[in-house]
Amino acid sequence: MLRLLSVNFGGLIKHKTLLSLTFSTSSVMAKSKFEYVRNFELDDKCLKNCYIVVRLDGRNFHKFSDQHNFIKPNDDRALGLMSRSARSVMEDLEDITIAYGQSDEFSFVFKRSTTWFKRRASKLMTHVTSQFSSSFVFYWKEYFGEQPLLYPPSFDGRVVLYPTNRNLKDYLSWRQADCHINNLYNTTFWTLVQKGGLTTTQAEERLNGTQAADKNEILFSEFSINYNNESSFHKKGTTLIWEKVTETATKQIKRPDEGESEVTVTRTRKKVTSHSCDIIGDQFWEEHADILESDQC
Ligand code: DGT
Ligand code: MG
Ligand code: MG
Repeated sequence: MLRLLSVNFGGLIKHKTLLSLTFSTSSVMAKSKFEYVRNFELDDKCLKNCYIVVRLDGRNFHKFSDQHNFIKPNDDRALGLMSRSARSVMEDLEDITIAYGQSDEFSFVFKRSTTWFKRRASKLMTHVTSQFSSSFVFYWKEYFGEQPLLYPPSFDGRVVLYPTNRNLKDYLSWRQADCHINNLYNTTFWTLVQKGGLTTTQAEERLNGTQAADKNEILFSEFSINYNNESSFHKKGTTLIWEKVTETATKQIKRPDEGESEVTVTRTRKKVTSHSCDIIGDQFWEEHADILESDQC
């Protein structure tokens, strides 16, 4: 089929002749006898109005952390690399409004109204997990310097839907409570080993059946460590959100008669910011009211 296309460029008429074929490759495919195999694909669209949470977790990081000599119980290089990789995911997929991470896991929350990838669970999950994994490798050197990455790490992913704001807040509270429980245990365990001279088996026996108050007491009375004063990065994990930030920069500009002069430029832009704060109580949600959407949608 011949088609004539006229384009007017400021009075200049140019004629372009386009030869377009009456069939395309896809229409051939559509008519092929093989087309029926598409029906085997599952419809995995996430239910409307629900928050979509993708949680990823490092595969066999017990071994990975040992082989890469992670500092016990918390390695700030590893935790920093996890957060850097999560920021890369958020910058790539802007419909993620909040992400929360601790240890070798990160949870990403998509807007409940998101239409990204037609809300297909497998697309969302694989994009998040692969962007995270490649970033983890890409930024490795920034955090570990000359220490080599010995083998390619991998992360599993899952999708969970939460229909109400309460459910979503409880989900994030659950992950942060998990961070607290594990960090208190690991801090006490490794203090008993590193400062108390216990073997790992002895430390395990010592902590068997203890409550949070007992661990706080061991740290305080035997090692003069007040758990409350430990780093909030380790106690609370990392929360990433989008925030408007105002940035100021100085620029050199050339003026025809005055020569070079310096001007200050201020601009506001949305940026992923990192917080190690409590997300279980109401204060965080009141201060960042734009993260949650109305339950009446
Ligand atoms: P999985 O998830 O079933 O494939 O198995 P793992 O081994 O990844 O187990 P998981 O995810 O329950 O536990 C995370 C492991 O990662 C745990 O053994 C401690 C280790 N890990 C995470 N962050 C750090 C860190 O900052 N320092 C050290 N020393 N270890 C860490
Ligand atoms: Mg893991
Ligand atoms: Mg884990």
